Amino acid sequence: MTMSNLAPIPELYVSYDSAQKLKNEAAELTSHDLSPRQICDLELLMNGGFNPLKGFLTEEDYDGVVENMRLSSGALWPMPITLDVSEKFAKTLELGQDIALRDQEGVILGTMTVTDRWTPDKSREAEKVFGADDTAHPAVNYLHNTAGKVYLGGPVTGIQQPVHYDFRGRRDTPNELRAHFRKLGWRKIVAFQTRNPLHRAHQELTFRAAKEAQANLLIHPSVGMTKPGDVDHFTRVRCYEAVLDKYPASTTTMSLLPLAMRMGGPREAVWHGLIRANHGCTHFIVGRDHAGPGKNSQGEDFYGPYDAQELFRKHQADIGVEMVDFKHMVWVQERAQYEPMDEIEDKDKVTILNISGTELRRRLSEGLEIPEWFSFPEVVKELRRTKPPRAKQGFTVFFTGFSGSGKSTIANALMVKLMEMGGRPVTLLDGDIVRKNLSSELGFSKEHRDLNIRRIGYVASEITKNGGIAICAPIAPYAATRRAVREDVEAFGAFIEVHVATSIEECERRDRKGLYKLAREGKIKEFTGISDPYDVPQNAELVVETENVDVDNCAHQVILKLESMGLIAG
Ligand code: PPS
Repeated sequence: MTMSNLAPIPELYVSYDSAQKLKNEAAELTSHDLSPRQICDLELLMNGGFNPLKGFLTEEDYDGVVENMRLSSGALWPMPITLDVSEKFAKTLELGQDIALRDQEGVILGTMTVTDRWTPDKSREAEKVFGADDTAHPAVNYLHNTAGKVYLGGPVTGIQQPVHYDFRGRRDTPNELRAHFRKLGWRKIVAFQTRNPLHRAHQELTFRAAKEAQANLLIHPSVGMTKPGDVDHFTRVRCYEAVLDKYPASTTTMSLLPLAMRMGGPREAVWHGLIRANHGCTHFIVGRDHAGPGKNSQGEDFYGPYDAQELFRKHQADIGVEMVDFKHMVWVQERAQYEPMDEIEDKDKVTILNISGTELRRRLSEGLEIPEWFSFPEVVKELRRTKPPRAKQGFTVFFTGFSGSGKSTIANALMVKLMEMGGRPVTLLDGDIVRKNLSSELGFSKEHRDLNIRRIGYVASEITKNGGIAICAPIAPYAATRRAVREDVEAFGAFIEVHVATSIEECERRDRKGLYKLAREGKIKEFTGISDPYDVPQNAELVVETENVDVDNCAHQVILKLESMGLIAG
């Protein structure tokens, strides 16, 4: 038997003494501030997780990787690991120059000699690597909307690992894991990649995979960046720790992988395999729809359910780990056990149970029962702690409409009704209140209005995150800004946009503050609806008419909407 999976692999770090020296010298260099994704990539480049890469891809390597998953050396590598930067920054550099790579607090993690600089064809990259130039794919969206226009390539010299303050004892470099396996005498190790909490089916499946391969098991979750909307890694790791106790003693271990996933399906599976080989594993579990990105903009799956297994099988020898294919495990009620779906011979005579991810999320958000056959009570408890039912989560009601449309009045009535119900703190961020307390220096230019609304959105998202109710009532005339606020809030809870649709004629007729008159006379400039634009909401959760409807009724319509969304108990 070869021991190669346990021998140390090359890292890009210099010695401790050289690092101290290099760090001082690097302080003089032009710096690039790494994005969160680049920090993840750099960590795995430096610690050997991305071996044989010695730095961010050069143009030649990039072309090979994009076109046929090969580096110019001929080695298999399916995923472009590129240093994307802005055009402006790229222009300031000379080829051959060293740059310092800094984390978000300014700590220098390494340096790179810039040997290559080019403007990639991102649509080609999307088509070839991810299978479609469709921004419904999170990595394609990232490529077009987050990544810089220019790529830099060149060898990296490692100075220090990115600092992590969480779960430090659970984080291992490839060489640390190899040493750990050596110490325990583990020869065969099957790795399980995951970005989701583990439930009983996963536990059963991983245990069977290990038995089948006569190997020990490594639970190896990605805790870098995963799919937007996933359960955060803090919660997941607490769940994994609970599940670890369910395996027979000393067969299984867990380590956290700082990988920024791309959700690239088949190519991603091959990449995951190479990374696990670097971490000393001999086997790798590939399931149905491995690293799947969900639906494309036509509502169809990006990849076939077994495309990843197929591509992996084809390249298995090059990857250097053996695939254990994931069986779809289901609960057979009569036998009270999990069985692989395709091995059940009496399918028509037994009751087969399964809960999908979507169904699980629904049950959690509505506080419904999650049966013990599906998950471990410790895991469910942890998930419920992080995601209480919707009626206990924070949310934001965002009124928008012309000056004098009745936003503030309805918002006030709504606040009182919610306070009468009790349970959650309610904060009113009315246009006038905000302009007094948060935005007193701002005027009414587009730039200032946007800044004002983004501030409201930031405060509302913090309130929502902390389980409160935020009621906002600014004019918020620009659709793009309202959408940005929606995204900020929806990271933590529901966002209910309410268009107070009083017509401009009616607002002007009421003219409660006398402002319309002044606007008509030109004494107030840039007045919304008179001399400044208002984008009528196209996708508001609720539209309220105020002509011929009293305030109490308008506020009640909002309450009914909140009830129908499960945000307040009926
Ligand atoms: S925005 O566009 O959302 O930032 O506006 P907002 O913070 O809600 O402030 C609107 C209130 O400011 C008064 N006001 C004006 N509104 C619109 N355009 C101009 N030029 C303007 N100048 C002053 C007006 O009283 C608005 O109050 P509401 O409560 O909406 O009637």
